[in-house]
Amino acid sequence: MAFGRSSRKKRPVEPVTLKILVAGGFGVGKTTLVGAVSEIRPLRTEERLSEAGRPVDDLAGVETKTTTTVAMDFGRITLREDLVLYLFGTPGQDRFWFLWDELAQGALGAVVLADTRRLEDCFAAVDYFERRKIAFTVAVNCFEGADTFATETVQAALDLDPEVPVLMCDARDRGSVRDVLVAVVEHAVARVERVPEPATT
Ligand SMILES: Nc1nc2c(ncn2[C@@H]2O[C@H](COP(=O)(O)OP(=O)(O)OP(=O)(O)O)[C@@H](O)[C@H]2O)c(=O)[nH]1
Ligand SMILES: [Mg+2]
Repeated sequence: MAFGRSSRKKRPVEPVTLKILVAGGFGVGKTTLVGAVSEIRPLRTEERLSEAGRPVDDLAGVETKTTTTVAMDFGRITLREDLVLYLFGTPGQDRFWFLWDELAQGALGAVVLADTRRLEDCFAAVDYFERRKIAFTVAVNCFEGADTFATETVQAALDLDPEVPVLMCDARDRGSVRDVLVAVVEHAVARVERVPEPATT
């Protein structure tokens, strides 16, 4: 039977796929966030934190951490039948900065995950995206025992443009992370619509 007007069969939807980066300081919960929402088994590149790394790996606030991401995390989430996100989690430590430019290629937007106990650890990620004009959203991962702050306080402390969304989240919780990703996409798409790409000739 032809798929004409009279066909009741729903045409399969070819989803739009978007690339989103998950960045932020060391041990802030990036790998946890990707793992919480990914519908495929996330690809991880964890290596054990070693005695040798102790002088350079600042474990303050994450003393129980035993592994660290050395290349990237990768996961996928279907936000809607026609919208799939590919998530790329960055390594958190300064010595892996050289990987960021590769990971950032073609990204629509980014989440900068922050921990209010070590807010300064995400300055570098914020700077990176501001400089490259990649739309980002700040998500504060609310660890137990950490002080809670109003989003305005975080916005001021990070000296963010007023348009940058700041959300509270729990990186372990699927629903919470999903809300963050929806905010990232909405913010990034709104920005693309406001600032059209220069015409290529
Ligand atoms: N209590 C609490 N612990 C969390 C939360 N998110 C992550 N953790 C823990 O914090 C530690 C660090 O989490 P990771 O997801 O490895 O952090 P990361 O940002 O990927 O770390 P790097 O890749 O090394 O920069 C792990 O032991 C997690 O179990 C959270 O929301 N609450
Ligand atoms: Mg990690």
